[in-house]
This record gives sequence, structure tokens and C-alpha cells, in this order.
Amino acid sequence: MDLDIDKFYREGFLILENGLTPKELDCLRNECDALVNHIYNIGLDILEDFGCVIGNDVNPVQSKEKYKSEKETYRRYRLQISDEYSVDLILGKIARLAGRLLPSTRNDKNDGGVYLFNEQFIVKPPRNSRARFEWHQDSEYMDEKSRSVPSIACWIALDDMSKENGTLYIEPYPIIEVQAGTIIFMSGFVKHCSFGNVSSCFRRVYMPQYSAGIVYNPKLSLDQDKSGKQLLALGVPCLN
Ligand SMILES: O=C(O)CCC(=O)C(=O)O
Ligand SMILES: [Fe+2]
Repeated sequence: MDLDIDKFYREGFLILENGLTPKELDCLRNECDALVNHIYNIGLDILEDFGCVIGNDVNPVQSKEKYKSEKETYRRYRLQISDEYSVDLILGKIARLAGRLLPSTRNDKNDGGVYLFNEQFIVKPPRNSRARFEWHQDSEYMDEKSRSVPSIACWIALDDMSKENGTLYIEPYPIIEVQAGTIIFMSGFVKHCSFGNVSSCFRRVYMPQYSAGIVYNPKLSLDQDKSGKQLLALGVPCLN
């Protein structure tokens, strides 16, 4: 796939139309809908209880922590709720695209790998003007040390995006209306926001994030990788 890497470095983001095949799009939509149904079935609310962000912790399938750092364990865990198209997409195709945009200079923060570092569905329920994200940079949510590991977000539209259903705004562009299947790659430093969804349909996005090294949690947590350090979210090596 053609990727304008220089443009990504100049602007901090890159739009790739038709990044997903119809089959891949279908798989991610089904997975998203299953998680949304699960949330409503257990009596919770997407906006009030999750702030529209559905992460791995919402997965109804129990798993050992090892899935966070071992590729095969992650794959097996994922296959319980997804089919292989989405797993291959996450650990293969998207990871390879992200890898081409991550910096190639190796140092103590960049070991030359591509790690699935986080993943979430971002779902805005219909007729909900409060389902919005204020202007921010994704790196704002990370401490200085975690931020120093190069990472990239892959914002994937699962529905056609419009002003009405709460699409993404990226500084300095006023509005980005894209078709379902489009991937927007964003550096952690690009400013973006989105408004509510006043349409009559759900607005669904899948957003995996990849890093060039493992991102550790500076605070105490139970999620430990083999070295005994704590992961911030995930650290699944993709390309080996
Ligand atoms: O999908 C959106 O509306 C934006 C979500 C976002 O920026 C985030 O989760 O960091
Ligand atoms: Fe964001």
C-alpha cells in the first residue's frame, strides 16, 4: 500500500483511504457490536460508564495476563471473540503499516520492533451531543518516560464519518469526513478533537496503537512482562 511517509513526518498524520477490505471491515464491526451489546446487556452505558472508549478490559472472555505480552497467547485470547481476519489485521497488516511510519533509528526507547501497545473501540451512541472529545494530543495521557517511546495511533473508521456523527478534527484542518475503511495514522503529538453524534446511528471507530519499544507503567500494577517490569497497557510483539 502506498504511504506518503514524508507527509506523515511533516504533518503528524496521514489519511489512507480503503485501508481495510470489506471482509476486514465486517469483522471489526461485528466485534464492536458484540462488545457494545455486552455492555448494554450487563446494564452499563457506553457514554456514562466508558466515556465512549471500549478497551480490552471490557472483553467478556477471561484471560491470563500473559496475553498482554505474548503474541501467541494474545492471538488465542483474541480468537475467542474475533475471527482470524481481525487478528491477522491487528498483528499483521496494520502493524506493518504502522511500522513503516514509526522512526527507524534504534536507541534505548526504540528496539526496532512493532508492538501492539493499546487497542480500543471508540463508539458514539446515536443522538448524543455529549459524546465528544476535547482538543488533545494522545501523548498527554502518558507520563514523560512512556511518551519518549515512539508510538502511533491508527484511527480506523468503521462507519462513514461526517460532521453530524462526530468525525475527527485534526489541527489545522477543519474537518475530516472519510468513508468507512479509512485509516488515519496519528502521531501522539498531533492535536485533535471530535464533537457529539447527532445522527440516528452509532458511530464506530477501532483504534489500535503501536509502539517501537515496550511502554512500561511507571506506577505499580499487576501487569508484568517477563522482565518483571509493568506494562502500561499491552506490549504484544507483532512482526516476529
Ligand atoms: O474517535 C474520536 O472521536 C476521537 C477519539 C480520541 O481522540 C481518543 O480516544 O484519543
Ligand atoms: Fe485522541
